Amino acid sequence: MIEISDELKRRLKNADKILFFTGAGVSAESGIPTFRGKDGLWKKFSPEELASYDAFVKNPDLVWEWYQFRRETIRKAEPNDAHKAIAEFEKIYPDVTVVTQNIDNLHRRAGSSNILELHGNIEKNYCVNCGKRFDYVEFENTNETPKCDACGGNIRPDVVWFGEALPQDIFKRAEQKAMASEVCFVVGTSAIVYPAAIIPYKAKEYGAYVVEVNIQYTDFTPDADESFFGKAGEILPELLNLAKEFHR
Ligand code: BV8
Ligand code: ZN
Repeated sequence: MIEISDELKRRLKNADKILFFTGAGVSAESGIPTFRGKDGLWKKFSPEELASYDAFVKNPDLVWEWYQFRRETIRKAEPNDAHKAIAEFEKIYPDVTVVTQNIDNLHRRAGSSNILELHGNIEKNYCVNCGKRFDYVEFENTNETPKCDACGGNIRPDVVWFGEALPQDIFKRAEQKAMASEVCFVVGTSAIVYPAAIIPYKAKEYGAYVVEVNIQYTDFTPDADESFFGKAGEILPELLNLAKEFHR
């Protein structure tokens, strides 16, 4: 059973606007490997090497195969108790936003409705040549980069690679939601990837009470108002129960 401070009780009681900023750690208990954890990601490559446009240009089939591998892992995965608790917050607070760095669709599958995907979504794709979209398309051949049926160009996942700009409209909305938030939960992120990582700092700068949930210290921990060290799948349901108790 977690203990929360009187300040967090007060904030949960009076708040209307809640923001969740999530990273790969919120999906860890669904069996999705994190980026920088010991299980790391795929084979001997680092995400920075594979999640980049240069890698795709140099070896599209290798990058495509990596995303197919992750898509299959993600499709077999289920949202875990952290995703479900986050979705439940929408039933007790009028304004809940999930700003996620994850591309795994699990917040949506858990029932969250206000989701801002800063780094895109692995189920969405587009042709690098003509921009034609191929969202939620099942590609049969998993290890070769599929070709666009309109122009023959390479199809790529609609995710933000290293060195690429984030979708500006989504990022702007995430910043606005962060500035307006009264409680900001920072869940399962190492908070080292920018500009996404500025979101919790923005929330704090504009007066939100910032609560970190992680299994270990992170770059953000010194700036958190309160930290809960443990698994998101165990701590979020407890925070939800406390919120239900205090938010009348
Ligand atoms: C940009 C989508 C400029 C793809 C991702 C040097 C060279 C080149 C670039 C840079 C550089 N230095 C800095 C940069 C900028 C770079 C950056 O920040 N790099 C970092 C690594 C230093 N950023 C960019 O390149 C961004 N673009 O800057 O463009 C620009 C501007 C204008 C115009 C043109 C260009 C783009 C960054 C986006 C990259 N795409 N993902 C894909 O997924 O394949 S980033 C990737 O990292 C994922 O999105 C992931 O979510 C994200 C952050 O990682 P985390 O989510 O935090 O995951 P991580 O494994 O790190 O941590 C997991 C945490 O969970 C840990 O803390 C762990 O303790 C915790 N945990 C584990 N289990 C649990 C748990 N917590 C709770 N419960 C558990 N059970
Ligand atoms: Zn095309």
